[in-house]
Amino acid sequence: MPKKDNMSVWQALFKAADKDHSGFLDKAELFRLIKTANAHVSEGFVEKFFHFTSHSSGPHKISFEEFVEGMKQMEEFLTQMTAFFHKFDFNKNGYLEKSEFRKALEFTGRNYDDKEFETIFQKTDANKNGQISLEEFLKTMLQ
Ligand SMILES: [Ca+2]
Ligand SMILES: [Ca+2]
Repeated sequence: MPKKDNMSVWQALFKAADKDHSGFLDKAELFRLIKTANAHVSEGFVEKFFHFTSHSSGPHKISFEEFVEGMKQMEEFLTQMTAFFHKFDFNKNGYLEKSEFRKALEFTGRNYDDKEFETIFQKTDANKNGQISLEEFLKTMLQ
């Protein structure tokens, strides 16, 4: 369950994004809102967590209840991904080194050859320091 202050934060976000005070957000408004909260999130990722209801009179819209549901699911996903990251940080230094990251990838059930792995690692290691930070990891997961 989200904490109470989470709820008031979401309420404030929703209100600020709902420019015409209709009680609904359209996709563009929602996307702008999420971007403000977390700059790494892609549009496709947002769509995965928010189900837009169809209104005959206009574009797809989302109510505050649906918004809260989507935010909860998104937080849940981020919590799981963070736990996953720490699980594979075997030496507990706060980073995934190459060998740790490889184990994490293999755990997902797909096999990568060395070349594929190297490509993914280089893409994820945004600052090219040879290790994956939690931020770099989540950024990739949010694509
Ligand atoms: Ca580590
Ligand atoms: Ca890095």
